[in-house]
Amino acid sequence: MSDIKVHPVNPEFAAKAHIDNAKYQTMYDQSINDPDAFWGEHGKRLDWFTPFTKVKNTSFDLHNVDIRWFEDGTLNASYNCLDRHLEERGDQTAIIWEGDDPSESEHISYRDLHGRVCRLANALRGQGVKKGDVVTLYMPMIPEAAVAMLACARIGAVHSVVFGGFSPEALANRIDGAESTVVITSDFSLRGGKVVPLKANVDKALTDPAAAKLVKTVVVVQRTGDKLAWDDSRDVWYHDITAAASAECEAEPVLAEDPLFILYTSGSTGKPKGLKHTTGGYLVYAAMTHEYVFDYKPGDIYWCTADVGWVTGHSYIVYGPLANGATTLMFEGVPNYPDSSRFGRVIEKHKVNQFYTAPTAIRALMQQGEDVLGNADLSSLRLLGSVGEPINPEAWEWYNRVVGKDSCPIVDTWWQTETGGIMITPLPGAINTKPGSATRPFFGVLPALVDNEGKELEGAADGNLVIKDSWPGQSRSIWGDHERFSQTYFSTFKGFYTTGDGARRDADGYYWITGRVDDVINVSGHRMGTAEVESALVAHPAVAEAAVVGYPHNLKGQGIYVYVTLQSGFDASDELLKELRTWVRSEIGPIASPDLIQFAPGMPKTRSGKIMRRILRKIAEDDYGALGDTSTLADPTVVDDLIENRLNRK
Ligand code: 6R9
Repeated sequence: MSDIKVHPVNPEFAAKAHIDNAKYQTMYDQSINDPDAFWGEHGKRLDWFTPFTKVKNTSFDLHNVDIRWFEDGTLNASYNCLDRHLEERGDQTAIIWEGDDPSESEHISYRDLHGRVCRLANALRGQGVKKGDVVTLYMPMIPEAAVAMLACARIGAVHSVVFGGFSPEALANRIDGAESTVVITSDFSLRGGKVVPLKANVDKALTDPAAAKLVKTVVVVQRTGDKLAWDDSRDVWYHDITAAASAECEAEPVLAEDPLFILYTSGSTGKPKGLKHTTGGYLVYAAMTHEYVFDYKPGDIYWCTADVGWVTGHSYIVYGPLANGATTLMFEGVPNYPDSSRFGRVIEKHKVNQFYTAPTAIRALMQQGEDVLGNADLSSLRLLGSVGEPINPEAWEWYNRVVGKDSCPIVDTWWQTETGGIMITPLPGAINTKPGSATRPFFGVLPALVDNEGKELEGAADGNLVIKDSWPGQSRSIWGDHERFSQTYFSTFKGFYTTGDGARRDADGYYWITGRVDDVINVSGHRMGTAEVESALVAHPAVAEAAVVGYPHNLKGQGIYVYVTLQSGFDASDELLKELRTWVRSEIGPIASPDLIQFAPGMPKTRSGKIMRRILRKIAEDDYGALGDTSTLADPTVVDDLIENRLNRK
């Protein structure tokens, strides 16, 4: 590792940055030594209707996991993202929307956004939505997605955004899980020139009896205007209900610990978890990290390429930037449409200052060569960010050289749906970077490494990444299942929050995330439980047993490698392969589509019947020489067959 090149902080950047190295050290120490004083001060960055008098009240004790921040304060997230900016920057652009088609874009001012949010908030009330109700959003990347999130927040309703790439089945499960009575969607979505029938997917989801029983109203935004099926008893047009609604709507005060949103994410079991995020701590944390990590200054144009269906879209397209009165760019399309210079064209067109994307996108660009951005003028860029998966040093250096022209700091930001905001990251004016390392903790974050027995490791070490104490952005629970929350995150290593990631800490105290240590894989930055894909597969009549593992993939980071054992009476064929692939896509969504499917006459199992995934992983990695201890295998010949027919050969 000694050949890793250190990229020192640019002194000119540091001189103008919010946080330089000295400030980082002082603030970090204060945040750890006296969290009440630190967060008591920084909590004031929001406007509170009733100021909080209590700051931190948290317990990681397995039998009493209880996380509260600013608990006696009241506020409203939509008020903080809109109303409080009107006087000073009502006419400033809040959202720049760039359509899938490069000829379509729109600037929406804070005043305009406020009006749209108030109208929809009133319209939702008109549809019977009350404080505490859950509204499911299944939307493309259009301004109405942000409007809908803020409209829910405005009336104290809870939003649950489901990524528009999920299948009707996945959507139905999430509607059931959240007991949601209203769905907001659009007729179609447009991505890379392709039309996706979102409303028809909702219709399909509502053929699920449980979901059908719950949902009373489907609000439909008209995106393309193409023909679609309509149910008068349930469907309403967004433009009809908002046109009839008043543009004045008082923001409802909620307690800091009232829920702001639910967001489903994958874990190591088959059932996705609806993580609950609350209002006060989340918003303080999202806003503060957005300002300091991206060194956001008034007037900057900031672009995060994530989808609002993921946590990155929640915290760093909508809540963080808007709470800071920033201009946030929202992009409907994909990086390679109309061609692969699109990111460059958008940066040039809107003079983007901060650009935040995922390693998988960077690697896809990198593959096209140095002139991939079509000589677009990128001189507006001041900072680059990366999120979603480990970034390999080659991609980091390419990003730095080709996009950043060797003059933009890169922030490699490690965090999770559960953490609400960025946890480990360089602050661009403070921390020297090393390609591939997320470097140092943000304020208030106390990371540690433990061995498998839970013993804390000191100094340079390799282990399980845990967080030792609470921070304001942390998820408070799993919707409707607090016990599962406690068990998932607080039972493995007592007293600590378990991240599920492995990491290495070097002699400088820098963290290097090595990837998941549980049965979660990360495909193009999309997080997926292997158990989810397995349960989709075994639901197919031909499949007796399925095991899913990740394997290294040049573009996606990890690819999905599937082993299936067929029911007797079914034969392995190319047709069946195709059918299984289509099956998984329709059960979960295109992001879960298997890359490689190997028919396995049997699975390697222990004598007690447990599938030995370690072995399957090694074979998928084409590293079968290093299978390790196989003495517990019930039938060692199974492994020989798997190796002989392995699909990933280097
Ligand atoms: C924000 C987000 C979380 C998982 C996380 C880790 C991986 C995210 C990373 C990273 C290395 C980074 N991850 N950022 N790994 N370096 N900078 O992606 O949330 O979808 O919940 O995924 O993604 O494995 O545990 P989420």
